[in-house]
Amino acid sequence: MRIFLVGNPNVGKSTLFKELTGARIIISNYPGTTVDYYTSRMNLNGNRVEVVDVPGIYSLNPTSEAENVAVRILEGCSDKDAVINVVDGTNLRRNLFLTLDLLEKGYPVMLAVNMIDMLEGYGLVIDLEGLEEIFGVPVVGVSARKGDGIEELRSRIADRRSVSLEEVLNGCSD
Ligand SMILES: Nc1nc2c(ncn2[C@@H]2O[C@H](COP(=O)(O)OP(=O)(O)OP(=O)(O)O)[C@@H](O)[C@H]2O)c(=O)[nH]1
Ligand SMILES: [Mg+2]
Repeated sequence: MRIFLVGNPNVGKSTLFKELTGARIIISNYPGTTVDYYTSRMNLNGNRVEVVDVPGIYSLNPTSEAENVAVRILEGCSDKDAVINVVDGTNLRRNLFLTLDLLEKGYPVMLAVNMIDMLEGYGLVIDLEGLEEIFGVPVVGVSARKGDGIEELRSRIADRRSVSLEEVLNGCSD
């Protein structure tokens, strides 16, 4: 299993990446390009899983080299992986264009609604359960900067792992 952090530019992907993975970050150059991206590992229920900080994108129709790399990285993802779509909770409407794109392509998406601390500062609350119902995927509110919601995010990632294992087993018995 690998975990891909995907989202618009400047939504807090790298901050969340550091929260999830800690220290040992590897910077890789995507072959044939000038684009660098980060990978590291996190501990999920005793298993070391790879986490990829994917370059920021607005849609799956790339308009720059970095976006092109992001799309190519995602193309390597399978059902066993988790695509954590990091969205800026203070800019939800704009961010959800990419979410729809990812869902339409059938990626194993989870939503991490970031910047919850800023929303709290504005006295705003996002209906996370409502979003779960609309999109049919797990939705977790986080503040990557403050470290809030990270444990819940980890456990939801671990849950979706067991769900997909179950799916595999069900598939075998058919
Ligand atoms: N208030 C607040 N600021 C945050 C939070 N997460 C990230 N930031 C800030 O948002 C800015 C962008 O964060 P990054 O982690 O660099 O965002 P990114 O998505 O990796 O950006 P790109 O790599 O450029 O696409 C930084 O100034 C962060 O400190 C959060 O939960 N709350
Ligand atoms: Mg970044």
